[in-house]
Amino acid sequence: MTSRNQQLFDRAQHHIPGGVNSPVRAFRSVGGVPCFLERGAGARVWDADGKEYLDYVGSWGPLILGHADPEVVAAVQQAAGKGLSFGAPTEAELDMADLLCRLVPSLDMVRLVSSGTEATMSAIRLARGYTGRDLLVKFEGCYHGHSDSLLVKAGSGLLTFGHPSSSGVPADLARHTLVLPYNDPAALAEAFARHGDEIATVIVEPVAGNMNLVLPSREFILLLRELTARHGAVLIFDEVMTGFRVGLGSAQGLFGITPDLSAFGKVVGGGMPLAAFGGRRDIMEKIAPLGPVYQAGTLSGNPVAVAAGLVTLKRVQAPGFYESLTARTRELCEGLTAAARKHGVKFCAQNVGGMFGLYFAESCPDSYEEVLACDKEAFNRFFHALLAAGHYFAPSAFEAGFVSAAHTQADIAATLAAAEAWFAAR
Ligand code: KE4
Repeated sequence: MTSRNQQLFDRAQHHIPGGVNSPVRAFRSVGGVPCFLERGAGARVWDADGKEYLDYVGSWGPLILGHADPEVVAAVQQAAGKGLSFGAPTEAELDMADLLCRLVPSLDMVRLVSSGTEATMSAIRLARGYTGRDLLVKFEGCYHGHSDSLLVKAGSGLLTFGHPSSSGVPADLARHTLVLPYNDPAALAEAFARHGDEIATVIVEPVAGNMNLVLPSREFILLLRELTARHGAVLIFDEVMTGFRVGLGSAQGLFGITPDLSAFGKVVGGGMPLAAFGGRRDIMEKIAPLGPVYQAGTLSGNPVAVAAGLVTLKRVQAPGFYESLTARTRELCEGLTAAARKHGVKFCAQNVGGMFGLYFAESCPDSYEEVLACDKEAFNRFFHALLAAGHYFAPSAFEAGFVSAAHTQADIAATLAAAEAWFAAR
Protein backbone atom coordinates (compact mmCIF):
# COMPACT_ATOMS: atom_id res chain seq x y z
CA MET A 1 0.00 0.00 0.00
CA THR A 2 1.52 3.35 -1.05
CA SER A 3 2.20 5.55 1.93
CA ARG A 4 0.42 8.86 2.14
CA ASN A 5 3.84 10.56 2.19
CA GLN A 6 4.54 8.98 -1.20
CA GLN A 7 1.10 9.89 -2.55
CA LEU A 8 1.53 13.52 -1.46
CA PHE A 9 5.08 13.67 -2.81
CA ASP A 10 3.90 12.31 -6.18
CA ARG A 11 1.11 14.89 -6.28
CA ALA A 12 3.46 17.69 -5.19
CA GLN A 13 5.63 17.17 -8.27
CA HIS A 14 2.92 18.60 -10.55
CA HIS A 15 2.86 22.17 -9.27
CA ILE A 16 5.91 22.58 -7.03
CA PRO A 17 9.47 22.20 -8.40
CA GLY A 18 10.90 19.02 -6.83
CA GLY A 19 7.71 18.78 -4.77
CA VAL A 20 9.10 21.10 -2.08
CA ASN A 21 9.28 24.80 -1.28
CA SER A 22 12.87 24.58 -0.14
CA PRO A 23 15.39 22.15 -1.67
CA VAL A 24 16.82 20.47 1.44
CA ARG A 25 13.31 19.21 2.35
CA ALA A 26 13.31 16.90 -0.69
CA PHE A 27 15.56 14.27 0.97
CA ARG A 28 17.79 14.20 -2.14
CA SER A 29 20.93 14.08 -0.01
CA VAL A 30 19.72 11.11 2.08
CA GLY A 31 17.44 9.50 -0.50
CA GLY A 32 13.91 8.26 0.01
CA VAL A 33 10.55 10.00 0.29
CA PRO A 34 10.31 13.14 2.42
CA CYS A 35 7.99 13.15 5.40
CA PHE A 36 4.96 15.37 4.88
CA LEU A 37 4.45 16.63 8.41
CA GLU A 38 0.91 17.27 9.56
CA ARG A 39 1.18 18.20 13.22
CA GLY A 40 3.67 19.07 15.89
CA ALA A 41 3.41 19.28 19.68
CA GLY A 42 6.37 19.91 21.96
CA ALA A 43 9.34 17.78 20.89
CA ARG A 44 7.20 15.64 18.55
CA VAL A 45 5.88 15.78 14.99
CA TRP A 46 3.53 13.44 13.12
CA ASP A 47 3.68 12.73 9.38
CA ALA A 48 0.90 12.15 6.85
CA ASP A 49 0.92 8.44 7.69
CA GLY A 50 0.32 9.24 11.33
CA LYS A 51 3.84 8.18 12.33
CA GLU A 52 5.26 9.96 15.37
CA TYR A 53 8.82 11.30 15.54
CA LEU A 54 11.01 12.98 18.10
CA ASP A 55 12.01 16.08 16.12
CA TYR A 56 15.67 17.20 16.00
CA VAL A 57 15.13 19.64 13.09
CA GLY A 58 12.64 22.01 14.71
CA SER A 59 11.93 23.73 11.38
CA TRP A 60 15.75 24.20 11.02
CA GLY A 61 16.10 26.03 14.32
CA PRO A 62 13.14 28.34 15.04
CA LEU A 63 11.18 25.96 17.31
CA ILE A 64 13.39 26.41 20.37
CA LEU A 65 10.32 26.12 22.64
CA GLY A 66 9.01 23.06 20.77
CA HIS A 67 6.03 22.78 18.43
CA ALA A 68 2.66 24.48 19.05
CA ASP A 69 3.77 25.99 22.34
CA PRO A 70 0.44 26.99 23.96
CA GLU A 71 1.64 30.47 24.96
CA VAL A 72 3.04 31.19 21.49
CA VAL A 73 -0.10 29.88 19.77
CA ALA A 74 -2.33 31.98 22.03
CA ALA A 75 -0.31 35.12 21.28
CA VAL A 76 -0.54 34.44 17.54
CA GLN A 77 -4.30 33.84 17.77
CA GLN A 78 -4.81 37.03 19.75
CA ALA A 79 -2.71 39.12 17.32
CA ALA A 80 -4.39 37.56 14.28
CA GLY A 81 -7.80 38.41 15.70
CA LYS A 82 -6.83 42.09 15.58
CA GLY A 83 -5.70 41.96 11.95
CA LEU A 84 -3.03 40.05 10.04
CA SER A 85 -1.06 42.91 8.52
CA PHE A 86 -1.35 46.67 8.15
CA GLY A 87 1.64 47.87 6.17
CA ALA A 88 1.86 50.55 8.80
CA PRO A 89 3.95 50.84 11.98
CA THR A 90 2.61 49.00 15.02
CA GLU A 91 3.59 49.16 18.69
CA ALA A 92 4.48 45.46 18.66
CA GLU A 93 7.36 46.17 16.26
CA LEU A 94 8.75 48.76 18.67
CA ASP A 95 8.56 46.22 21.48
CA MET A 96 10.52 43.73 19.34
CA ALA A 97 13.11 46.32 18.29
CA ASP A 98 13.57 47.51 21.88
CA LEU A 99 13.88 43.92 23.11
CA LEU A 100 16.45 42.94 20.46
CA CYS A 101 18.55 46.04 21.20
CA ARG A 102 18.38 45.27 24.93
CA LEU A 103 19.35 41.60 24.52
CA VAL A 104 22.11 42.21 21.93
CA PRO A 105 24.47 45.02 23.05
CA SER A 106 25.93 45.45 19.54
CA LEU A 107 22.51 46.52 18.22
CA ASP A 108 22.02 50.30 18.38
CA MET A 109 19.24 50.02 15.80
CA VAL A 110 17.45 47.19 14.01
CA ARG A 111 15.23 46.70 10.97
CA LEU A 112 12.69 43.84 10.95
CA VAL A 113 12.28 41.74 7.79
CA SER A 114 10.63 38.41 6.89
CA SER A 115 13.46 35.97 6.27
CA GLY A 116 17.12 35.35 7.01
CA THR A 117 17.89 35.82 3.31
CA GLU A 118 16.39 39.31 3.43
CA ALA A 119 18.31 40.12 6.60
CA THR A 120 21.73 39.17 5.22
CA MET A 121 21.05 40.56 1.74
CA SER A 122 20.06 43.91 3.25
CA ALA A 123 23.02 43.96 5.64
CA ILE A 124 25.43 43.37 2.74
CA ARG A 125 23.84 46.13 0.62
CA LEU A 126 24.03 48.44 3.65
CA ALA A 127 27.70 47.63 4.24
CA ARG A 128 28.49 48.31 0.56
CA GLY A 129 26.54 51.56 0.68
CA TYR A 130 28.18 52.66 3.92
CA THR A 131 31.76 51.94 2.75
CA GLY A 132 31.31 52.82 -0.92
CA ARG A 133 33.16 49.58 -1.71
CA ASP A 134 31.94 46.50 -3.64
CA LEU A 135 33.96 43.50 -2.47
CA LEU A 136 32.15 40.99 -0.25
CA VAL A 137 34.05 38.24 1.60
CA LYS A 138 32.30 35.01 2.63
CA PHE A 139 33.54 31.59 3.63
CA GLU A 140 33.38 28.22 1.88
CA GLY A 141 30.68 26.02 3.41
CA CYS A 142 28.82 28.93 4.97
CA TYR A 143 25.29 29.70 3.81
CA HIS A 144 23.62 33.03 4.32
CA GLY A 145 20.42 32.64 2.30
CA HIS A 146 19.95 32.75 -1.45
CA SER A 147 20.61 36.34 -2.58
CA ASP A 148 22.74 36.43 -5.72
CA SER A 149 26.00 37.72 -4.23
CA LEU A 150 26.02 34.88 -1.72
CA LEU A 151 25.32 31.89 -3.95
CA VAL A 152 28.98 31.17 -4.43
CA LYS A 153 29.80 27.81 -2.81
CA ALA A 154 26.95 28.09 -0.35
CA GLY A 155 26.95 25.34 2.24
CA SER A 156 23.26 24.57 2.67
CA GLY A 157 21.10 23.21 -0.14
CA LEU A 158 23.72 23.77 -2.82
CA LEU A 159 26.36 21.78 -0.97
CA THR A 160 23.75 19.09 -0.43
CA PHE A 161 23.26 19.03 -4.19
CA GLY A 162 26.98 19.05 -4.83
CA HIS A 163 26.75 22.23 -7.02
CA PRO A 164 29.49 24.62 -5.90
CA SER A 165 27.55 27.69 -7.06
CA SER A 166 24.09 28.46 -8.50
CA SER A 167 23.30 29.04 -12.18
CA GLY A 168 21.44 32.29 -12.78
CA VAL A 169 23.95 34.35 -10.82
CA PRO A 170 25.61 36.81 -13.25
CA ALA A 171 29.36 36.20 -13.50
CA ASP A 172 30.08 39.91 -13.19
CA LEU A 173 28.16 39.98 -9.92
CA ALA A 174 29.79 36.86 -8.47
CA ARG A 175 33.24 38.36 -9.12
CA HIS A 176 32.53 40.84 -6.34
CA THR A 177 32.37 37.97 -3.87
CA LEU A 178 35.61 36.52 -2.51
CA VAL A 179 35.21 33.03 -1.06
CA LEU A 180 37.80 32.08 1.56
CA PRO A 181 38.31 28.86 3.53
CA TYR A 182 36.59 28.94 6.93
CA ASN A 183 38.93 28.85 9.94
CA ASP A 184 42.00 29.75 7.88
CA PRO A 185 43.65 32.84 9.43
CA ALA A 186 46.46 32.85 6.87
CA ALA A 187 44.05 32.99 3.94
CA LEU A 188 42.09 35.76 5.65
CA ALA A 189 45.26 37.76 6.28
CA GLU A 190 46.33 37.23 2.66
CA ALA A 191 42.97 38.47 1.36
CA PHE A 192 43.20 41.65 3.40
CA ALA A 193 46.82 42.15 2.43
CA ARG A 194 45.78 42.07 -1.22
CA HIS A 195 42.34 43.69 -1.15
CA GLY A 196 42.04 45.40 2.23
CA ASP A 197 40.93 48.77 0.90
CA GLU A 198 38.43 47.23 -1.53
CA ILE A 199 36.64 45.00 0.97
CA ALA A 200 33.23 46.41 1.90
CA THR A 201 32.26 43.65 4.24
CA VAL A 202 32.97 40.18 5.59
CA ILE A 203 29.98 38.01 6.42
CA VAL A 204 30.48 34.95 8.58
CA GLU A 205 28.49 32.34 10.44
CA PRO A 206 30.13 32.81 13.86
CA VAL A 207 29.39 29.13 14.45
CA ALA A 208 28.97 27.46 11.07
CA GLY A 209 25.80 25.36 10.83
CA ASN A 210 25.35 24.91 7.09
CA MET A 211 28.22 22.58 6.35
CA ASN A 212 27.21 20.62 9.44
CA LEU A 213 28.39 22.31 12.66
CA VAL A 214 31.93 23.74 12.56
CA LEU A 215 33.33 25.87 15.38
CA PRO A 216 35.60 28.83 14.60
CA SER A 217 39.08 28.82 16.13
CA ARG A 218 39.70 31.67 18.58
CA GLU A 219 42.49 32.93 16.31
CA PHE A 220 40.17 33.03 13.28
CA ILE A 221 37.29 34.85 14.98
CA LEU A 222 39.62 37.41 16.62
CA LEU A 223 41.48 38.05 13.35
CA LEU A 224 38.16 38.66 11.60
CA ARG A 225 37.42 41.50 14.01
CA GLU A 226 40.95 42.88 13.95
CA LEU A 227 41.38 42.96 10.15
CA THR A 228 37.91 44.35 9.35
CA ALA A 229 38.42 47.11 11.93
CA ARG A 230 41.91 47.92 10.63
CA HIS A 231 40.76 48.15 7.00
CA GLY A 232 37.43 49.87 7.56
CA ALA A 233 35.43 46.85 6.39
CA VAL A 234 32.07 46.04 7.98
CA LEU A 235 32.00 42.78 9.98
CA ILE A 236 28.62 41.07 9.66
CA PHE A 237 27.80 38.19 12.02
CA ASP A 238 25.14 36.06 10.40
CA GLU A 239 23.35 34.92 13.56
CA VAL A 240 20.24 33.70 11.75
CA MET A 241 20.92 30.19 13.10
CA THR A 242 23.07 30.96 16.18
CA GLY A 243 20.98 33.91 17.40
CA PHE A 244 19.40 32.97 20.77
CA ARG A 245 20.18 29.34 19.88
CA VAL A 246 23.71 29.01 21.29
CA GLY A 247 22.93 31.23 24.28
CA LEU A 248 21.00 34.34 25.33
CA GLY A 249 23.87 36.51 24.07
CA SER A 250 23.98 34.58 20.76
CA ALA A 251 27.40 33.71 19.30
CA GLN A 252 28.70 37.28 19.70
CA GLY A 253 28.02 37.02 23.43
CA LEU A 254 29.66 33.60 23.60
CA PHE A 255 32.85 34.85 21.91
CA GLY A 256 32.88 38.37 23.34
CA ILE A 257 33.15 39.87 19.84
CA THR A 258 31.22 42.99 18.80
CA PRO A 259 30.34 42.84 15.08
CA ASP A 260 29.37 45.98 13.19
CA LEU A 261 26.15 44.44 11.88
CA SER A 262 24.27 41.26 12.73
CA ALA A 263 21.52 39.28 11.03
CA PHE A 264 18.94 37.34 13.03
CA GLY A 265 16.14 34.95 12.04
CA LYS A 266 14.68 31.58 13.02
CA VAL A 267 14.36 31.76 16.87
CA VAL A 268 13.46 35.48 16.85
CA GLY A 269 10.24 34.60 15.01
CA GLY A 270 9.51 31.45 17.01
CA GLY A 271 8.44 29.66 13.82
CA MET A 272 6.76 32.62 12.12
CA PRO A 273 8.29 34.61 9.20
CA LEU A 274 10.34 37.16 11.12
CA ALA A 275 14.02 38.13 10.84
CA ALA A 276 16.09 41.24 11.50
CA PHE A 277 19.35 43.01 10.75
CA GLY A 278 20.94 45.73 12.83
CA GLY A 279 24.04 47.11 14.50
CA ARG A 280 26.00 50.36 14.72
CA ARG A 281 23.87 53.50 14.58
CA ASP A 282 26.22 55.29 12.16
CA ILE A 283 25.77 52.42 9.70
CA MET A 284 22.04 51.77 10.25
CA GLU A 285 21.27 55.45 9.68
CA LYS A 286 22.24 54.93 6.03
CA ILE A 287 19.10 52.82 5.53
CA ALA A 288 16.05 54.37 3.83
CA PRO A 289 14.12 56.46 4.62
CA LEU A 290 16.93 58.03 6.70
CA GLY A 291 19.74 57.37 4.25
CA PRO A 292 20.56 56.39 0.65
CA VAL A 293 20.56 52.57 0.99
CA TYR A 294 17.18 51.29 -0.09
CA GLN A 295 15.45 48.41 1.70
CA ALA A 296 11.72 47.63 2.09
CA GLY A 297 9.12 44.90 2.67
CA THR A 298 5.34 44.58 2.58
CA LEU A 299 5.21 42.23 5.54
CA SER A 300 8.27 43.52 7.38
CA GLY A 301 7.62 43.53 11.12
CA ASN A 302 4.35 41.65 10.63
CA PRO A 303 2.42 41.95 13.92
CA VAL A 304 1.35 38.27 14.02
CA ALA A 305 4.93 37.10 13.47
CA VAL A 306 6.18 39.63 16.03
CA ALA A 307 3.68 38.26 18.56
CA ALA A 308 5.24 34.78 18.22
CA GLY A 309 8.72 36.24 18.46
CA LEU A 310 8.01 38.32 21.55
CA VAL A 311 6.73 35.30 23.50
CA THR A 312 9.67 33.19 22.35
CA LEU A 313 12.28 35.81 23.30
CA LYS A 314 10.54 36.33 26.65
CA ARG A 315 10.63 32.60 27.44
CA VAL A 316 14.31 32.11 26.55
CA GLN A 317 15.22 34.68 29.22
CA ALA A 318 13.89 32.40 31.96
CA PRO A 319 16.58 31.53 34.54
CA GLY A 320 18.30 28.26 33.58
CA PHE A 321 16.74 28.08 30.10
CA TYR A 322 20.03 27.71 28.22
CA GLU A 323 21.69 25.64 30.92
CA SER A 324 18.91 23.07 30.60
CA LEU A 325 18.81 23.22 26.79
CA THR A 326 22.58 22.86 26.59
CA ALA A 327 22.55 19.95 29.05
CA ARG A 328 19.94 18.04 27.01
CA THR A 329 21.88 18.67 23.79
CA ARG A 330 25.17 17.63 25.38
CA GLU A 331 23.55 14.42 26.69
CA LEU A 332 22.49 13.61 23.14
CA CYS A 333 25.97 14.23 21.70
CA GLU A 334 27.88 12.44 24.45
CA GLY A 335 25.44 9.53 24.47
CA LEU A 336 25.62 9.04 20.69
CA THR A 337 29.41 9.21 20.75
CA ALA A 338 29.66 6.70 23.62
CA ALA A 339 27.27 4.27 21.92
CA ALA A 340 29.18 4.48 18.63
CA ARG A 341 32.58 4.02 20.29
CA LYS A 342 31.25 1.02 22.28
CA HIS A 343 30.49 -0.70 18.99
CA GLY A 344 33.60 0.41 17.17
CA VAL A 345 31.88 2.88 14.87
CA LYS A 346 33.88 5.94 13.71
CA PHE A 347 31.62 8.72 14.96
CA CYS A 348 31.71 11.93 16.97
CA ALA A 349 29.32 14.72 17.89
CA GLN A 350 29.47 18.16 19.46
CA ASN A 351 27.10 20.90 20.50
CA VAL A 352 27.04 24.63 21.12
CA GLY A 353 24.05 25.45 23.29
CA GLY A 354 20.98 23.95 21.64
CA MET A 355 22.54 23.17 18.23
CA PHE A 356 24.61 20.11 17.43
CA GLY A 357 26.65 18.34 14.75
CA LEU A 358 26.95 14.58 14.12
CA TYR A 359 29.90 13.27 12.09
CA PHE A 360 30.91 9.80 10.91
CA ALA A 361 34.58 10.57 11.42
CA GLU A 362 37.25 10.11 14.11
CA SER A 363 37.11 13.74 15.23
CA CYS A 364 34.87 16.75 14.81
CA PRO A 365 35.76 18.66 11.61
CA ASP A 366 37.37 22.09 11.74
CA SER A 367 36.91 22.97 8.07
CA TYR A 368 34.81 22.46 4.95
CA GLU A 369 37.35 19.94 3.61
CA GLU A 370 37.21 17.91 6.82
CA VAL A 371 33.41 17.89 6.66
CA LEU A 372 33.57 16.58 3.08
CA ALA A 373 35.85 13.78 4.31
CA CYS A 374 33.21 12.51 6.76
CA ASP A 375 31.38 9.30 5.77
CA LYS A 376 28.19 10.68 4.20
CA GLU A 377 26.85 7.25 3.27
CA ALA A 378 27.14 6.10 6.88
CA PHE A 379 25.24 9.21 7.97
CA ASN A 380 22.51 8.46 5.43
CA ARG A 381 22.11 4.91 6.77
CA PHE A 382 22.00 6.29 10.32
CA PHE A 383 19.42 8.89 9.25
CA HIS A 384 17.04 6.33 7.75
CA ALA A 385 17.42 3.82 10.58
CA LEU A 386 16.63 6.47 13.20
CA LEU A 387 13.78 7.87 11.08
CA ALA A 388 12.23 4.40 10.87
CA ALA A 389 12.56 4.16 14.65
CA GLY A 390 10.76 7.52 15.09
CA HIS A 391 13.69 9.96 15.49
CA TYR A 392 13.77 12.73 12.86
CA PHE A 393 17.22 14.22 12.23
CA ALA A 394 18.12 16.76 9.53
CA PRO A 395 17.92 14.98 6.12
CA SER A 396 21.49 15.91 5.17
CA ALA A 397 25.01 15.18 6.44
CA PHE A 398 25.71 18.87 5.87
CA GLU A 399 23.24 20.36 8.33
CA ALA A 400 23.24 21.06 12.05
CA GLY A 401 20.54 19.64 14.33
CA PHE A 402 18.51 21.25 17.09
CA VAL A 403 17.08 20.35 20.48
CA SER A 404 14.15 22.26 21.97
CA ALA A 405 13.20 23.14 25.53
CA ALA A 406 10.39 20.60 25.13
CA HIS A 407 12.82 17.66 24.77
CA THR A 408 13.00 15.79 28.08
CA GLN A 409 15.76 13.57 29.42
CA ALA A 410 13.48 10.62 28.67
CA ASP A 411 13.17 11.77 25.03
CA ILE A 412 16.96 11.98 24.70
CA ALA A 413 17.32 8.56 26.35
CA ALA A 414 14.82 7.08 23.86
CA THR A 415 16.82 8.45 20.94
CA LEU A 416 20.05 7.13 22.44
CA ALA A 417 18.52 3.67 22.86
CA ALA A 418 17.45 3.62 19.20
CA ALA A 419 20.90 4.78 18.10
CA GLU A 420 22.66 2.20 20.29
CA ALA A 421 20.56 -0.55 18.73
CA TRP A 422 21.65 0.61 15.28
CA PHE A 423 25.33 1.01 16.17
CA ALA A 424 25.29 -2.49 17.71
CA ALA A 425 23.73 -4.03 14.63
CA ARG A 426 26.12 -2.45 12.10
P1 KE4 B 1 16.05 31.94 5.43
O1 KE4 B 1 15.97 32.85 4.23
O2 KE4 B 1 15.96 30.47 5.06
O3 KE4 B 1 15.06 32.34 6.53
O4 KE4 B 1 17.48 32.13 6.11
C1 KE4 B 1 18.63 31.94 5.35
C2 KE4 B 1 19.79 31.64 6.28
C3 KE4 B 1 20.69 32.64 6.57
N1 KE4 B 1 21.74 32.43 7.40
C4 KE4 B 1 21.93 31.22 7.98
C5 KE4 B 1 23.10 31.02 8.90
C6 KE4 B 1 21.02 30.16 7.74
O5 KE4 B 1 21.22 28.95 8.33
C7 KE4 B 1 19.94 30.35 6.86
C8 KE4 B 1 18.95 29.25 6.51
N2 KE4 B 1 19.27 27.95 7.03
C9 KE4 B 1 18.72 26.82 6.30
C10 KE4 B 1 19.13 25.55 7.06
N3 KE4 B 1 20.47 25.23 6.90
C11 KE4 B 1 17.24 26.90 6.13
C12 KE4 B 1 16.60 25.63 5.62
C13 KE4 B 1 16.24 25.72 4.19
O6 KE4 B 1 17.02 26.32 3.39
O7 KE4 B 1 15.18 25.16 3.84
